[in-house]
Amino acid sequence: MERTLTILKPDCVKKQLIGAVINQIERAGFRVVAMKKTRLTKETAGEFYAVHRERPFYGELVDFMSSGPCVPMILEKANAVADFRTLIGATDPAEAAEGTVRKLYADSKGENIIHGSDSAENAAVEAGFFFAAEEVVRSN
Ligand code: IDP
Ligand code: MG
Repeated sequence: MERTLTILKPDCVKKQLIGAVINQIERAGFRVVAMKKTRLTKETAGEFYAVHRERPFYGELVDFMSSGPCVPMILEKANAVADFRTLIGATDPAEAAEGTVRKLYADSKGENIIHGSDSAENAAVEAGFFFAAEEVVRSN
């Protein structure tokens, strides 16, 4: 079993797609082991995406991620990190494969509905960013 961290981004919540996307995630075999609705501040969004600090889109990304509520989740599945990246599709929805979450729902490379960790190591760090140990409960 492996874990990954996802965030249903503010555009996903605004478009009332929380249920549709979680349905797609569960149907792909992922189990939700932690979930909450929260809102990042500019400071916490900036910290979460600190690795992108020098990129030209960083300011836009921080503004977007703090623009409204989001839904972070920890997901569990064999090969969770790579399988989840496949499920959500390429960063830019225009390049995402048919049937992927971003291809189905995202408007742009910036507002692209959903986050997925890029490694098991980063997933653990990102999970700790949102969840305390007692909020993480193995499914079955
Ligand atoms: P990922 O979310 O597919 O892992 P990253 O390259 O890690 O993509 O970028 C993090 C987030 O930053 C993206 O999901 C997207 O919201 C935003 N982003 C990335 N590249 C661009 C860009 O060229 N313009 C605007 N926003 C971008
Ligand atoms: Mg990334």
